[in-house]
Amino acid sequence: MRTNTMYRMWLQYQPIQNFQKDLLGAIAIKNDSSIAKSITEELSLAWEGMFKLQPQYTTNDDEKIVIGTKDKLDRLLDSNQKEWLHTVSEEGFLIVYQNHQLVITGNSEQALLYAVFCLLRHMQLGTEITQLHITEAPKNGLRMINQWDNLDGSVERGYSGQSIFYQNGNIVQDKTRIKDYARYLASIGINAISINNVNVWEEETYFITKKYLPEIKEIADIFRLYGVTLYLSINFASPIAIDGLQTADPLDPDVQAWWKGKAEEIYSLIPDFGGFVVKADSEHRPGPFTYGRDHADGSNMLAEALAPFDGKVIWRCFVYNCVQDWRDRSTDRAKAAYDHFKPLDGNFHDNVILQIKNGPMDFQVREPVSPLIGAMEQTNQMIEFQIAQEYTGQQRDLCYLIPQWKEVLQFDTYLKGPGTTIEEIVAGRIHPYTSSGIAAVSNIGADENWTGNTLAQANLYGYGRLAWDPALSAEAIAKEWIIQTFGSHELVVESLREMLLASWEVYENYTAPLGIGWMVTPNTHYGPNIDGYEYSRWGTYHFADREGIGVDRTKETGTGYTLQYAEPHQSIYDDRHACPDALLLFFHHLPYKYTLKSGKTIIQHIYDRHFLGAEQVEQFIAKWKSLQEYIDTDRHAQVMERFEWQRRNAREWRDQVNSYFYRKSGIPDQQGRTIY
Ligand code: GCV
Repeated sequence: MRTNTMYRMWLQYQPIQNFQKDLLGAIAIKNDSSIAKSITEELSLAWEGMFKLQPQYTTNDDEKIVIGTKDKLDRLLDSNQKEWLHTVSEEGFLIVYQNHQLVITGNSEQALLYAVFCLLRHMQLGTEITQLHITEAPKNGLRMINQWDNLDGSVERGYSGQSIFYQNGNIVQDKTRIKDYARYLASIGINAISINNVNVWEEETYFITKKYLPEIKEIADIFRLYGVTLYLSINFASPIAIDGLQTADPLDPDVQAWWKGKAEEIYSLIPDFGGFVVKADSEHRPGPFTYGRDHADGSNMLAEALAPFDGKVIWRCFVYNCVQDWRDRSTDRAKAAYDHFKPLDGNFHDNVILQIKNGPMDFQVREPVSPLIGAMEQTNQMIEFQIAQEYTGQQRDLCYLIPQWKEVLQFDTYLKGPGTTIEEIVAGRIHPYTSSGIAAVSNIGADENWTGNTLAQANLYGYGRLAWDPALSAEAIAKEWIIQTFGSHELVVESLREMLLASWEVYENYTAPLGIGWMVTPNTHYGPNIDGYEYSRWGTYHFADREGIGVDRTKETGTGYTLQYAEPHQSIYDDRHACPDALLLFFHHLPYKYTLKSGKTIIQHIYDRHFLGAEQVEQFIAKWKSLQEYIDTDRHAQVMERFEWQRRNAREWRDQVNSYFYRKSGIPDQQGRTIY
């Protein structure tokens, strides 16, 4: 185990004073499987760090700390506790201090693992152990991480160095880091991972062959120790690429037989393999369209192959025309996912789950919520977030994304009347989904601190915590993360909390305004380029001219995208006076002199926010500097370096955006500030 603070993320296990001494005796652990071994390993690590001692493990029910699945602790549990455990999922657990004993139990060994990490979190947070009475079960069934890692060691949209899974065309030999990653994921409740990029390139296509499966099995074995199920992204055209079949047509019997054989081969090595993640007919990846088939045909064929083994097909809905003519104003990328998938509702097998990005475009700093989520009542769905900050500062700029995700999860779709929130939909509580949940694109890499910017660890941490319990507030998550990561000095906690919570809005302030999105440097997606995508094929336009800016997506005069929402959203988004300011230019093309609800004109809002955003970054820097004496030198300097980047980025955005719109509109800033 590496000992430096950057590497240890939120599992620092710093020394704890004032801990109740009698709890530091032997620990009873009643289970003895491989997950139980992970539990004792973690406890030993934690005890070493926190108390400088190694616990003894026994199976004696009388120890001060007793850990065991409910069947092993029957004698210690009362009827209410048993009843409660009976009502929750396999992952539910209970931690209670009773009769001078800390009893940790759950419905499965995986639940025990979560319980122990929960206990360690509380210990790090300084909770009084004798006060503990915790009953928890995750709200979402699937809590998944998607790696976009490639075999050559690169990570698509990775901002934290190379892959921890692959190096120079090989799977890494030393898998210690993968094991540590599994620990971190389990500590925040993640229970599934896909380990390769959804863009499955030539060599990665062979992951499902004997060339790579034995090593992939080794990775699955590691994740299994931490209750994390392994998935692979696959190439839909694999039968052609791997075995020279003439077609990958999902209705072709040879193709179907090929996938069935593949499934058998995979499961013979990895009996609890999760299944396939599929990006098909999206951004030039092969799919069923080539054969005149639809997404249901394609995913069902794979689902049939996996069904005998309880495997799942996670089929992505990021499907749109990526060779659009910018002159064509009738095609609207925002409409694409809904148009493609909604008509297929009811056609998908039970072990297919549609994975839908949180917004209709692509992880912009501000987008409306995807209208496809919840719109299919008879098709399993899960939401996809991006922890990697592709469009939100790339782990150079600080951008704590939990408030954004909270906003999405709390969005009330009204699809079945009030209360039909995204949170309830993806938890499978609205429609009769048989599987559902949350997935997110990881932000980790081989950098010593895992996430490029040490402060970006908060997004990974927060993602897991939120997927487990969406009711947690962004603020509570921030606070937990700060204390575990940096300790509980009040100034540190307060300053960092303020910075994290402000950072999404700050990022929005100095980048693309009022929900319009994009305006980024093409390909890299870091830094401003206002017209970078304006005349491109990607369907991401702002339509700024000398009069105004924005995309008209209304039903009367625009693309009609608003029709994909239930009321009252349709009417709200259609009406420029009702539409929230933050999304105004996503839905409307408006003159620069149009007055927002804030009372400012659009142009003045652009100027003000851009000056403000850059100024707020200066305040972040000042705050961070003031924490120098309370944070170890390595982490302080590392984050400082990132802030310098952010400062340059914010200035560049400010000056380019302001100058662009000043030159387009000819309208001066009311405050006469410098615009170029
Ligand atoms: C993995 C965006 C990203 C791509 C990514 C794609 C996707 O377009 O820029 O890098 O590809 O989304 O989600 O499939």
